[in-house]
Amino acid sequence: MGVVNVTPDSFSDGGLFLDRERAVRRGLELAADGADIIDVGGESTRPGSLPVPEQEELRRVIPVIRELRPRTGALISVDTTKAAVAAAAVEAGADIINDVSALGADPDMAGVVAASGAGLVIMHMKGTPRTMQLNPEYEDVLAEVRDFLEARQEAAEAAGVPRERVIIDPGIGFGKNLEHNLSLIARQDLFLEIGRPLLMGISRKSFLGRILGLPPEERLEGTIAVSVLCVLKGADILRVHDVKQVARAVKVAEAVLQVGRDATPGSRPMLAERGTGHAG
Ligand code: PMM
Repeated sequence: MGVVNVTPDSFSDGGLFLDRERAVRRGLELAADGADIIDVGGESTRPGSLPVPEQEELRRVIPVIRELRPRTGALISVDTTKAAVAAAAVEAGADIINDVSALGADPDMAGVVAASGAGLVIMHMKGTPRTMQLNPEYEDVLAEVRDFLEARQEAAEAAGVPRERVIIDPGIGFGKNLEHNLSLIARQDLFLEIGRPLLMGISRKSFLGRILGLPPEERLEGTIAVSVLCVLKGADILRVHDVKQVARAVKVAEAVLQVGRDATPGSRPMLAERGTGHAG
């Protein structure tokens, strides 16, 4: 999953148009680099960030999705917590709703996803983007995140979203300190037991900055290292900015793992063989 952030610096129409053009070009580039999913987002969820008004978010993401749709065979996901944005995105051609609030932010979201037939990413977050990194505390981070994902997937099912359409995500960096993030990455196997495809969003995140002492633009090697570890541990989808580099690393890792699997009857099948329904 390649990341396309449509968060314009300029709010003038000219600036917005340029940002749109750039976002579409970036999406197509990510698909050419090997992304199976293009994740389009118009609201930053970085620690400390504030919500974006609905009209503004619609203005940012919908034209980009509409323009990308006929130009790529990749799945398109929309990174939003708002039901109205999700509905408009599906109408414009999106296949997956990536809701970092796991249906918790907007009471209409579950109904929109259920009616749309789209896939749904359910992510764990403690608090809100504005407050989540202040001092996250858990008694048992692994159990808490796992129980949350299981409960939200059941809630989605009760609201009419079949489990075959759900993807789960422990939400690296969303209300977690360094130790929490590393535990979640190290024990991804616990989330696989839920029986749904596992998405990991590790790209350029601050836990890498904490380990390496480097800014986001210097975190590619760290992102690749963790991406390969995620694949080794069974993750199905990696949400990354640097698709070309990560896809190459993952291809090599997969080749080695495939040989291991061939020699181990009964080992875990690949995503394509398990079938993820609409969500791909
Ligand atoms: N991370 C960000 C935004 N959206 N969605 C999912 N499902 N998982 C994530 O880990 C995730 C996300 C923040 O990253 P960015 O600001 O670098 O895009």
